[in-house]
Amino acid sequence: MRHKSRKGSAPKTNKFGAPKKKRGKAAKYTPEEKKAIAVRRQKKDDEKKREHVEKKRAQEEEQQAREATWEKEREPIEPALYEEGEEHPFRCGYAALVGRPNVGKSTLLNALLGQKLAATTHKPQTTRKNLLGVLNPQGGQLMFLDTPGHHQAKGPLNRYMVAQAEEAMRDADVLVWLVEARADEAITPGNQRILKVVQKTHKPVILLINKVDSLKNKEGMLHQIASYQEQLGEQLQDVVPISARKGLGLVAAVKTVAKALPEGPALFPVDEVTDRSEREIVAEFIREKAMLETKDELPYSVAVTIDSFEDYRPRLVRVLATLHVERDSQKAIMIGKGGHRLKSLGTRARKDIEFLLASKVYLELAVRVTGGWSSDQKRMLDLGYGQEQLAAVKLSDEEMVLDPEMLAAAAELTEEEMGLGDE
Ligand SMILES: Nc1nc2c(ncn2[C@@H]2O[C@H](COP(=O)(O)OP(=O)(O)OP(=O)(O)O)[C@@H](O)[C@H]2O)c(=O)[nH]1
Ligand SMILES: [Mg+2]
Repeated sequence: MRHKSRKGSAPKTNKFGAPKKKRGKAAKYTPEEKKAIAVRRQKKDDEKKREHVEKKRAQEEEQQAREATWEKEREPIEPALYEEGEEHPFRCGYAALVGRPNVGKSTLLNALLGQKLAATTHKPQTTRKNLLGVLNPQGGQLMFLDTPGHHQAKGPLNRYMVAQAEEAMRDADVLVWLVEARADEAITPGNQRILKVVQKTHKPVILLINKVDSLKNKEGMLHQIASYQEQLGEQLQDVVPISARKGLGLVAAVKTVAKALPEGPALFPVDEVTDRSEREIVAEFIREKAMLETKDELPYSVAVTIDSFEDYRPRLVRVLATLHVERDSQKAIMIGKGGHRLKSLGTRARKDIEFLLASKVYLELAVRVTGGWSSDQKRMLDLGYGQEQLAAVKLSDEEMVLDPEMLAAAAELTEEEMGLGDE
């Protein structure tokens, strides 16, 4: 039944049959309406929460699956570079693994080495410093440099990361450019920026099209390849489709990169897999787990220092490390309710470290607020991000491929940090 208005026409009712009220400032919902709105809101919230939990579980499962695969011995990808009887000059040189963040550079380095050295996560900007990994196939030595993803850098830490990548490009003999497999001809804006830097180096380029396992239309990839061929011309030596995660195409990739390297004797002893210390790798493993256990801005606000490393191998290695965050609120999140998060990331990191060091490991973690470290060059230096930048500015301008903004940032740092000021 409808109410009759004074004018005789029936007033409009809402869907619950109650007369509609004017929604002025003082407008009120009827109890039924309020209840319905609350129910709808609750449903939406529940759905969002469910989606978030499912996404997190899927990411964690992915990560755990990857971790599990590193908990067993693997062989490095070291195919003989020459057929029997073939002329075989020994080849040796640096190959910089470059590309956008999250394209799979560190996953590839680990897969090539047959062991986990580099931190990898599903989050972009995981790698912050260049990391060397050495392969010794018969007939050559390949020195791969994993680099931070190339991006539009804003703060000092990001500028440092991009400077690292560009420095590796400048020093390398060959650029191994990773792009994600796509089924169209578009070179993304991020890759257009990389293209400019790559072209400036005039170095030979091997294009690795990664993640082919997740591309349905593999033929579409030919359009993508054609675009890079057109842009790079002679500079592009070869293209190899790969899946770093599944280990597809890696033998072909190693052989192709080796062919582009100069002739020369080995620079590293064959049993040296990297130039980084175990302490540094351990710190990276801890940072990786901290990134995986946290969200929003926190993954990017964490730095790790190793305070002590007592080596009683094979019985025990005792590691004390500090996780540096930028604010008090982040410290609380990092520790988690009742220390739950810190404990969980510690357990996950310890497993990787035990496998790396082939020893039982006692790992003790502390969390400290090192206020605003990622935008303070002095603090960045203390936390291990800066040495290379200091070295870089000793080079002449002509030797630099860095853009002027980066040069300015690096120059600023030397003046302050090296005590070359007025006094
Ligand atoms: N499907 C698929 N995923 C991959 C492949 N290679 C890497 N990934 C995933 O891509 C994500 C990023 O991998 P990373 O190796 O950390 O990428 P990155 O290029 O080093 O990233 P930054 O260090 O941030 O520059 C991870 O979730 C990897 O598991 C691949 O061949 N196929
Ligand atoms: Mg990386």
